Amino acid sequence: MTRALLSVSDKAGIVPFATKLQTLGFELVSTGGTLVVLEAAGLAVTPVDMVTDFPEMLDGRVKTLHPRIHAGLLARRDDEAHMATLATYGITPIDLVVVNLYPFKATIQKPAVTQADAIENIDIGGPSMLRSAAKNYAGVLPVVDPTDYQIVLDRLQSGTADEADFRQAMAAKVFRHTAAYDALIATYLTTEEFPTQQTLTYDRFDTLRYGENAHQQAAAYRDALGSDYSVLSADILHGKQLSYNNIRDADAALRIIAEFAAPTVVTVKHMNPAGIGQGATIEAAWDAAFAADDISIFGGIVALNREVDLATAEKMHQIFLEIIIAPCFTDDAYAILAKKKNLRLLTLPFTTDLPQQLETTAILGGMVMQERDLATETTADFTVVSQVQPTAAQLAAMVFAQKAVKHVKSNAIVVARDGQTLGVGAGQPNRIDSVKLAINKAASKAGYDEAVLASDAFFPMDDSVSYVASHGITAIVEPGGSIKDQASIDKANELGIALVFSGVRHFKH
Ligand code: 93A
Repeated sequence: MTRALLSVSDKAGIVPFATKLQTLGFELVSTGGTLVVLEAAGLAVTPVDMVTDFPEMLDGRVKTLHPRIHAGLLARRDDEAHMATLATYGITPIDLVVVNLYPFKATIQKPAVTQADAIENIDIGGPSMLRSAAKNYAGVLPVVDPTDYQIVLDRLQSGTADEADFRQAMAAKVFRHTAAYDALIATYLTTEEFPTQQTLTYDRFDTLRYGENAHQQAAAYRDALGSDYSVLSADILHGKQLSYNNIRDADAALRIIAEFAAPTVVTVKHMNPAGIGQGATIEAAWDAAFAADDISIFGGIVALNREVDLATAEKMHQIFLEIIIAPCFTDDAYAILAKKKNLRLLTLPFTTDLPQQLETTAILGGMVMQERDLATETTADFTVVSQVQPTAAQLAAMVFAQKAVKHVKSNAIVVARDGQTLGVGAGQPNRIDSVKLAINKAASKAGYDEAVLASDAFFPMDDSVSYVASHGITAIVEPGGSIKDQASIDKANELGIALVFSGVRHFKH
């Protein structure tokens, strides 16, 4: 007779599974709650305390933590001495272990969870059984995932449950599962920001067709504790699977749009904003974002922070776009946009409230972690360092441009008026080249005469100020902090332009 031990928190599917196991000749052994469910279904079950000859005790904290269980799981089946020891102590080997754990994650995600409740939901006996069975997978089959019940039955019926590859895969799944389970507990209890070990857990969201390029394999993983405001939480209403680059670009778009409470449209290419536009309506915001850069938007990602209406949809429909992400679409807007087979339409509730959270970047042989750049400057943070004072309109444009420049790859320069970027200079290894790119883009646009220029980091010399002034821009905002600040201030005074220090650097590498 083969013995199966069943001890599950999630009772879904356990009755039909156990019924089949019994039909296949397994003796069923169970812990209290599981036993009640199985007996209610008319199955014959041996209570675990009859196996251990010990009562379940300490409010169930000790149920299966017993040599009669763990020796039955850990004895090497092909080791005569091990099997003789089991016989000496009258211990029956356990061949199949079906365990899923106390719902720790669901418990800590409850809004009003207490620490005591969380701790009571740390499963000790379940992971112990799973790990014993998984260590001894040559002789014991561990089953941790209810979606595997059918596969296990199929294999038992067809006589393929003993195949080494299958058993190893089931064991590996157990160790991943218990490692992830413990990682969540560690994260929950850890109070340091940068502890000696990072126990991050991610669940596979999707395998992707390829990575950044066609020759790179790739997958997307979602934080085990999730986040509501994430491209991985968006509803995909229409279109094919997101690609690796789509996911990253959409992520960039979501970060940028979260800066702006007024009706705003952001277009993104290669993780930089191509254009950001605002208006009284979302249609006006689209017009402003489109006019900000009507070339780069081709094949771009668009994020909007209001419902997409028909008028806006009709305009977007004219252009080749990869993704549109918005809180919602009106039915007629959706109908127009869904005509394009490959255009992805995503919905995600809008927020301006990004939580502070650590972000990781891979390096060779490791990673670096840092907090999100959630700093947002207002005019109260600004110091006017030039003789010329900025106008109210220029100050408003500076606040807007600061929010934009923060999301541009360094060296980052943004030329903007209040509510519209006019030129973005991204990713140049020297600042003056980014200045030239941004001004070159902006120079021919309506509103250029009111534009300001924002820089993500200080000007190392006065050449940028000269260049900016000679191209008709009369106000600059930059963090300040260079040993050559005075040269830039003198140049601004000489050329009669307003220079404002924001005090905050926004590098983005
Ligand atoms: O409290 S425990 O850490 N101590 C144990 O000895 C033990 N044995 C099984 N948790 C234990 N379990 C867990 O009980 C299993 O992992 C499963 O989640 C749950 C099933 O209990 P019941 O059958 O009483 O509903």
